[in-house]
Amino acid sequence: MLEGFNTSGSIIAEHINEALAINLWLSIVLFFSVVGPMVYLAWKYRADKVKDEDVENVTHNTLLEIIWTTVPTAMMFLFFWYGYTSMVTARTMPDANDAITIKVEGSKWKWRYEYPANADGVVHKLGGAYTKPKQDENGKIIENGTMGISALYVPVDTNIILEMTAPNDDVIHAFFIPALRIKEDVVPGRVTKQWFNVKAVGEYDIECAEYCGTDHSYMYSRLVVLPKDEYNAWFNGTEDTPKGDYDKSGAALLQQHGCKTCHATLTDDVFFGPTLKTRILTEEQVLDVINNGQNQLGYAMGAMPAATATGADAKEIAAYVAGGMKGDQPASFAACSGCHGEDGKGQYGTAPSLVDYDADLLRNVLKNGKKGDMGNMPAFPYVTDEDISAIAEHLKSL
Ligand code: HEC
Ligand code: HEC
Ligand SMILES: [Cu+2]
Repeated sequence: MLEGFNTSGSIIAEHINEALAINLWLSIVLFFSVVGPMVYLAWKYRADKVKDEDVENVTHNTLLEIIWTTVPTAMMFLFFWYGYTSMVTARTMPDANDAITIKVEGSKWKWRYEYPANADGVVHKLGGAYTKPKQDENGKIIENGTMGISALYVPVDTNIILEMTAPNDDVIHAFFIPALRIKEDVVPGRVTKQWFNVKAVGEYDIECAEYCGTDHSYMYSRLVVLPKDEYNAWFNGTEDTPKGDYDKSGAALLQQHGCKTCHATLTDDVFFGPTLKTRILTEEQVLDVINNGQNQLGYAMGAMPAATATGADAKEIAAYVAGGMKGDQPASFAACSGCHGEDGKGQYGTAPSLVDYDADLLRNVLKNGKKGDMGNMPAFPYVTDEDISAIAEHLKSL
């Protein structure tokens, strides 16, 4: 998994995504404008439809020739323009006074980072090798690999310049952060540079993108983007790594998996999906489920039958549930409490909670996806139970 690949949290990433989209669509247009007429004309003038004496010798057609020269040329210049401007953004280092310069060393098979000295003269040096996953004799993974607490820690919304090199007796590596769309060779005896500026707190994978020997595929590291005050507190201190277990932070996981592109987490806004700040089922959602039933989340209880309540009862219940189940409970809610519980919390995970995002609901929604009145949420089958618990914990704290 390229963690956080879809979050595209940096300025350069936006440029690269745009250049890629332009290239893709123009290539499709160019492809069909050549291959389409070619196939059509080959079919139209196939051998058994044309007699030799009908064949005319056309010497030229000025208008047509001008069009098929200028239009593709203009399109090619668009390729060039988007490629060029993206390259200029990626290759123009920001002013060093307005940036943090971090030294990066890539060697077989680890990344190391060295920060500038802080006010007390302390130089933070971090990084190191990725601990490979443990396998049993059948090759089944029994313990996941990990970077531990080691990472490249940077503040959010800040220009970061990487000055990269490799030891003289080493080989060429490439420092690649897929989510930020930046990649640059790391060459023995030479210093290469790249820069980035991430707009969102979170964690992103770092990989080596130049085949460099046996453990090339395990030459991982992590980028951890911190709020500025947390970064400064660490940078000005003497601790090796910032405090906090960023590896498991629910906020970072939401960022990493791209949940925030569809869900608000700090406000009650409804984007593509409902807010994750508080659980708000709308009246329409509840009515939709009451009327049609639901069978997609994989709860032990199985399907919820359709029409457990009807008419005015259904409306009354929907308003009550959508209001967060506050105030007097309508008698009609008895139709629901048998499975969802008096308090709507779902009876030990046998039916979904209607009032909060507990770990059971999260797990079932992430494993199975969810199609409902509001839209379609894709499944995230690779999110581990540990991560789901961390997300649930985080949502509870909001
Ligand atoms: C027979 C048990 C049962 C009864 C009775 C029942 N439900 Fe459910 N309900 C379930 C189950 C099980 C699910 C999860 C279905 C799935 O896997 O998609 C569910 C899902 C839901 C959901 C969707 C939750 C979500 O986040 O996807 C809502 C809303 C809901 N029920 C509301 C109600 C209301 C309101 C009533 C009373 C009118 C009611 N239910 C009666 C068992 C029940
Ligand atoms: C492509 C957009 C999209 C992404 C990405 C996405 N969701 Fe959703 N999510 C939705 C939509 C739309 C719904 C509402 C489905 C419905 O109509 O009930 C939803 C529903 C949910 C629900 C259930 C809400 C309820 O009341 O039943 C949870 C929990 C949830 N999402 C969590 C997450 C988490 C955690 C992530 C990241 C791992 C995530 N979502 C990523 C679109 C998305
Ligand atoms: Cu390498």
